[in-house]
Amino acid sequence: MSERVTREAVRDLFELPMPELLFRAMAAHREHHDPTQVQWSTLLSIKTGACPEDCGYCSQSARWNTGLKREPLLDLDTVREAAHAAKKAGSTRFCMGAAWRRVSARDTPRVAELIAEVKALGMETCVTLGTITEDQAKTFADAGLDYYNHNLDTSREHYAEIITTRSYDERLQTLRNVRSAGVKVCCGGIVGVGETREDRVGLLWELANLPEPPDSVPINELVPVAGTPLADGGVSRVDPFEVVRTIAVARILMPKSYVRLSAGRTDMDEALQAMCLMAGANSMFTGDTLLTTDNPAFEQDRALLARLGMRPEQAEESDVDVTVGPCATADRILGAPAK
Ligand code: SAM
Ligand code: DTB
Ligand code: SF4
Repeated sequence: MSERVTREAVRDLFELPMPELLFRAMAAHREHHDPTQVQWSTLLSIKTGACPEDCGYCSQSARWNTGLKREPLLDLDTVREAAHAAKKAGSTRFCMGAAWRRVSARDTPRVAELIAEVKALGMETCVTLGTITEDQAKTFADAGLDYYNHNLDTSREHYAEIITTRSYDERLQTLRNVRSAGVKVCCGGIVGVGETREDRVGLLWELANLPEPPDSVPINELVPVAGTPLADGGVSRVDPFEVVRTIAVARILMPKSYVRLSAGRTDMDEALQAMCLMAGANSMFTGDTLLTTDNPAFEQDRALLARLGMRPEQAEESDVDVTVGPCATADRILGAPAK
């Protein structure tokens, strides 16, 4: 792999004193984004449960007894209604997830139809469906797909501790297939899965050295789901400041990308979420459910951003008013934030 950044350099960033790390992350953030805006993405599980994979954190694996109700692929009307509601609440991106190993030939055109329907509402589209071929990625691109989410999840070394049925290299191949089809890549990971600091270093090092950095980098904190090996295996919660550090280092290494404060927010207080946003997260999942687990309600997030003088990023053409007045004094002293 020809490296854009060495593993040692990533380790050094993680080891910086927090004020130094945050200062650098904020500078990188400002250079490429308006630091007062947060992109809102809403998730919908379009096919739930009975997944043949063995991801140790996941409520949807058929191997774990999590009591989750299985649902076949949702129909067009249900998906359109959910996407429309998300748009009205201020979300600009709609992400549909399916608990599949790979997408069957029968389901490929059905998913393409769902993508086209969401795109027609004027939202950005994202899907996460497991392993896909370049041809399938092209079919989805033609239907209007903007992003494909497929995470590396953790370092190559720790990976086999949490997933054995899909290899790291298979994931990298799916990411190449997505890129070749001209679809943007959403790829990140999960913390709190029994990994060490060095595994978090390894994850971000892999992400930053992909042939092109991912356009979108979700950082999830484990949502412990009873019945899964990771929730039942006594893995202790990761130090919350490690989540902040992971976000800050991701922001510095991938300054142009969206860095998403993803799963795990219901267990974070607002001060910690605010710290993640200050550390460079500029996207979050909104709506009271992620795929199968809880997430703060839209109103809670709207109130949180307002208290911070921040606001959801608006689509180019939007009928949703989320404006919070600009701060002329801050602009006079600091200069207007980068556009
Ligand atoms: N089945 C698809 C796949 O694995 O590519 C897509 C959905 S999967 C739910 C997407 C990501 O969500 C996982 O890679 C993991 O990082 C995250 N995730 C899943 N369950 C989680 C949990 N209980 N807590 C935190 N993150 C989770
Ligand atoms: C990602 O990295 N996080 C999202 C999205 N990609 C698909 C999923 C989080 C799932 C959290 C557990 C659940 O709700 O089932
Ligand atoms: Fe299946 Fe995705 Fe859950 Fe893994 S994370 S068990 S692939 S739904």
